[in-house]
Amino acid sequence: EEEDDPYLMHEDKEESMMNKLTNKAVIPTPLRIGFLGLGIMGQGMVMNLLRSGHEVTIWNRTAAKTREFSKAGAFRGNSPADVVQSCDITFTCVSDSVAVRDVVFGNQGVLQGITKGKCYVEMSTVDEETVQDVADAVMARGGTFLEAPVCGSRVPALEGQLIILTSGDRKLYDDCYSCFEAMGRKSFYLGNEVGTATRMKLIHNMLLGTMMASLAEGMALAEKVGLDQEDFAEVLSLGSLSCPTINHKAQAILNQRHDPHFPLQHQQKDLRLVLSMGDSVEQPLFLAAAANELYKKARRLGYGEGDISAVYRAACS
Ligand code: NA7
Repeated sequence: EEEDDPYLMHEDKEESMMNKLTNKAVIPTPLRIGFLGLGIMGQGMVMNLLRSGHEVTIWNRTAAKTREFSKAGAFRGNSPADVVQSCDITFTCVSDSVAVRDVVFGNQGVLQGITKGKCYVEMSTVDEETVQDVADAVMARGGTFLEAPVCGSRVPALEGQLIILTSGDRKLYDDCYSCFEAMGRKSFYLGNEVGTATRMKLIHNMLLGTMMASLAEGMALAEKVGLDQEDFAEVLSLGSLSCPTINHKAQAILNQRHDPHFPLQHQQKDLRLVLSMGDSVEQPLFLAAAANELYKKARRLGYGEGDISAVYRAACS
């Protein structure tokens, strides 16, 4: 049973990681691809780029994580600047705006490698202001910019099933096409205005965060009023609320397995960012604001690096 459920996969099963990778027929671009950030998302994305025949040069702050990727055929860069210099298009997928600013504006950062014609694609989910600052800086040096945050967590990243939301330079989007085919189920070009893709991504994750919080409270309440949580999970899975998030996360709660597929601290970051976006247009977001408090509590309890499903621990504490 457990083996079949991708959301319950053990982190250390490297073979199962390889089994999840896509076998899609993609005609790879001959352009040289760089990738910065080998976190939960970056790992699957890079493996799928390599698998589909792209030439990929990687860098990660913690260098040890690059080892298995160089075994799989990736080249290694010494710094973000080094990767950008040796590649045509460089993608970044790191945790948050602090990480993005370090990678882009830091010593030996992306900017130091940007010259006329270099292309940079930001795939991290950060606030619009950071995306705009990065876009401005890249373009001021003659580079081209695309933002491309993704919907989906560890398993969709491994399976090449991400939903890729993009906005920025149209030609760069076209040049990235084979990469997006390798990494995603579908990519959207939402327009040339920087920030558009980020806005859609944040609203998507607002729904994810509130749904997950609601499931956590429901499971906690079920237990408190003497119901069998397993029965409740089955009822959910057979009705109209059945969806991968509800079904897999209910199982994670039942099995008390919170190894990270989507780290809880990133979900809380996204709620924080969407609340600020709502604020900027005077849109009330009652549910997101309440959910955010539950995630803050879960972080406080030490579950920040666990899966989003660990918000249950805050709901039942
Ligand atoms: P993870 O698994 O938490 O990985 C985070 C990555 O970001 C990882 O490669 C980190 O490097 C890197 N990171 C974090 N801080 C820094 C700084 N300051 N400088 C350079 N690199 C850094 O995140 P996910 O892969 O799940 O998510 C990535 C994004 O996609 C995020 O925006 C989500 O919301 C969506 P490390 O290995 O720790 O050295």
